[in-house]
Amino acid sequence: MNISIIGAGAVGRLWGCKLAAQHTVHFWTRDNCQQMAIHLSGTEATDSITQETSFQFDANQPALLANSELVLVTVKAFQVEAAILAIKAHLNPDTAVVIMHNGMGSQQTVLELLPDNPIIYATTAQAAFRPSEKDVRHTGLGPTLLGGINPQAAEYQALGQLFDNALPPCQWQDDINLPLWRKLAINCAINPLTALHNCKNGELAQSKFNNELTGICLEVAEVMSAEGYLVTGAELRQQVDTVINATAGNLSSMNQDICHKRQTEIDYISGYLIARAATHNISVPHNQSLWQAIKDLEKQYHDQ
Ligand code: KPL
Repeated sequence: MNISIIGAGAVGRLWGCKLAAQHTVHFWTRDNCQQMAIHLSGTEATDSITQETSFQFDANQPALLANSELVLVTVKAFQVEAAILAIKAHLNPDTAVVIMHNGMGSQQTVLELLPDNPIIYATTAQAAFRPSEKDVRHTGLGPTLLGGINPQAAEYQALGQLFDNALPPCQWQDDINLPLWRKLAINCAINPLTALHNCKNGELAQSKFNNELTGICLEVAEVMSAEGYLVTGAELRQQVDTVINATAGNLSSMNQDICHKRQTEIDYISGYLIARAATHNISVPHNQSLWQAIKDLEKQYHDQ
């Protein structure tokens, strides 16, 4: 298959290298480079298809984008609209578009911008980071789930296998919103707290964070249940604890964004939860104050 990856962050680069074992991969990035070199390292256990660690990709070629059967958008949630606007003119209306980002809240915009294309959302627990310009390190293994959000995507279940072949485990979901909500709960709990306390994920296992984590999970469970996804706070708390332990040595993406004075995904994580809570008249004070604290931090460095 001809695949274009939109966005050359750590996750886009990781998937690009993995998909390249069986497909032709082209990157679309914000700079105008025509070629992109990537060196992949880490979690070698998954390199069963190819032992290759150095990759060379074509980049930013409108003809290759137009010829793509699959487009994987890996930019941050707040960059999705601009990314789609940038590629829309070159995109074939039959091309399947997979959107993979932390948080929720971009779906309506994507459906409006691309009314004809099959639209699929994905959530991944695979972790990667970029120690330098050309390097990407695969730092954590975990499942990837994907599923369609419009009728045109109904026939695309085979993408589950395509992604599984590249970087397992991966599964197609009939209702992708349930895994997206579950991942949102994890991000509502881990991301703002690790950013505010400037700590690794594992440090949230200390007892001083216990009440706060429980409070966040109870609020997310109430909103999820109101949205039709019945779940208890205890269930979400258990899931959050599992991720805290499994990623104990990692710095969350929001921690890194704050450290590098970059815009965070808070509006699509706690902000999305708060917006959905408001439509159900549910009060979410824990999530509200975390959202405010991160907004205050972002404002400080924007004012500098
Ligand atoms: O998704 C993550 C992130 O950092 O954004 C978690 C699951 C918290 C792992 O670090």
